[in-house]
Amino acid sequence: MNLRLLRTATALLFAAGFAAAAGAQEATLRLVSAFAENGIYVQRLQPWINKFNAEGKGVLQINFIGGPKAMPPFEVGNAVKTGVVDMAMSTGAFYTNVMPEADFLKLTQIPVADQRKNGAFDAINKVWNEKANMQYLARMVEHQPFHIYTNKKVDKPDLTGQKIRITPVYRDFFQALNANVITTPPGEVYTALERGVVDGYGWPIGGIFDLNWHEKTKFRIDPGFYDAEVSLVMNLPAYNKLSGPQRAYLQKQLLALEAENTFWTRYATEETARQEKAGIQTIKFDAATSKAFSDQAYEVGWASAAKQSPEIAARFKSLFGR
Ligand code: 173
Ligand code: 173
Repeated sequence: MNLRLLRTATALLFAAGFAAAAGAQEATLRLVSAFAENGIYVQRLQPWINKFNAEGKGVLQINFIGGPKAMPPFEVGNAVKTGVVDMAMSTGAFYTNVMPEADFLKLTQIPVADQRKNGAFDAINKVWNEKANMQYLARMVEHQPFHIYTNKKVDKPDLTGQKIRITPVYRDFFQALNANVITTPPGEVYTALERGVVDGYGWPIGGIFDLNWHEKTKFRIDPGFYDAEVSLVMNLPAYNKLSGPQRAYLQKQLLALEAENTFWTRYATEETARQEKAGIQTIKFDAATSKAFSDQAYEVGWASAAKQSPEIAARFKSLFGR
């Protein structure tokens, strides 16, 4: 072995190690997920993180800490706000305890690519920066309407006498449909169904098989409403601390992630078929009733937003629509 070569290699190794240790070049961001590790959202996130780390050596790395076993879903928002973690994959409904506006993102009716073009994305970030100490990085789930899943058949959009599991996403709409509502994180839905604590639940079109809810689900009500939002958010001071190259690298990977969102349209179709195969029956209304149902969802959603935060609701409404 050539001694000079060996010395050079050792020196290079040391230099790389030193830079990383001193944080001069490479930084590592700690990321938690508010959604289960075996669910579709983490399944989509994990390969992105792997690619991020493979291509980001010496610049930026992500350390995936885990899902709800590592941190309760409804605490994730505050953990990002306070810098306990640097980054999270979550949904606004899970951090209304940070700010009520978080849940408004379910009301977007244009793709995130268009939100970046029409100013919606910047308007969101202004609010996220000021009110939540967060940078809104990327929306990684869209084209996923929410549905009512229930074990009690209905022939009209009326949930009278039904106990339905919710998050803030569904509260006002389901109450307008006369449901009794119970808030739980996703991890408690299966047991709640099994014990008859609830008759049904709200959830997007995709993902009910991930936690075996199909075993306890008889009906899905159509049409869906709103658009499920799952996004990456980051502690604002941690974001501001990134160097120019680190921020550029992060941005490149975030846009690559969003470019994969066409997946969700396909997934919605597949999951609809899979539900039918699993014996879940679809409850459909006539065209006029369906339209009234959809309209009511948005009317109730925006009315609730306006009540909680009138100026921001008005600003978002002008940017979120088709
Ligand atoms: O027009 C659409 O159906 C569409 O592209 C879309 C995208 C995101 C959310 C809702 C609808
Ligand atoms: O838990 C939920 O039903 C919920 O609010 C949600 C939000 C986005 C994606 C999936 C579920």
